Amino acid sequence: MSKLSIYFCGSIRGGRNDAAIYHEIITHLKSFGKVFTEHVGSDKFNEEGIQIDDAKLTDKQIHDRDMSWLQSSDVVVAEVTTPSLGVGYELGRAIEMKKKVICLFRPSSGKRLSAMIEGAKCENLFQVHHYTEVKNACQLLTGILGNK
Ligand code: 6IA
Repeated sequence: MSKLSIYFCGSIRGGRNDAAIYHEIITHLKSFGKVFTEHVGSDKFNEEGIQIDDAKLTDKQIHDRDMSWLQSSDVVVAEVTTPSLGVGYELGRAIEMKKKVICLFRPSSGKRLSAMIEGAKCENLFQVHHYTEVKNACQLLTGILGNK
């Protein structure tokens, strides 16, 4: 199995309620290769998406660095339960770049996933999976990424 470059998307300024879930998914993804956006699961962001102790970057620097990571990634994994403008933007750009995208959504949150994400499903290249327990989401990722 070759080592993958993985870009993980999860809400920051959209709300940090699911940060612990992002952390669990990212920890699992690290067994398949390098995760560029490990900070998304970090507890170093406060509710407003302000980095607490890392070097401060301007929004332009964050955007440009993230886009170059996205460009160099083999696969994009997004936890899309907490709606986030940034994640929606990253997914649109990933589609444009013809990246393989795996979206994970928890219906038990009581939310309804945007039709622009659910409706973007396209066989292998843009997948949307509903899950209940994080361990099931991780098993699903193993099934998809384990033999890439
Ligand atoms: O709109 P959101 O903030 O919820 O967008 C979240 C998505 O955009 C994540 O998937 C990240 O990849 C990306 N993103 C948004 N903000 C940042 C960030 N710093 N650092 C890295 N990636 C980001 C924000 C903190 C800043 C105030 C210093």
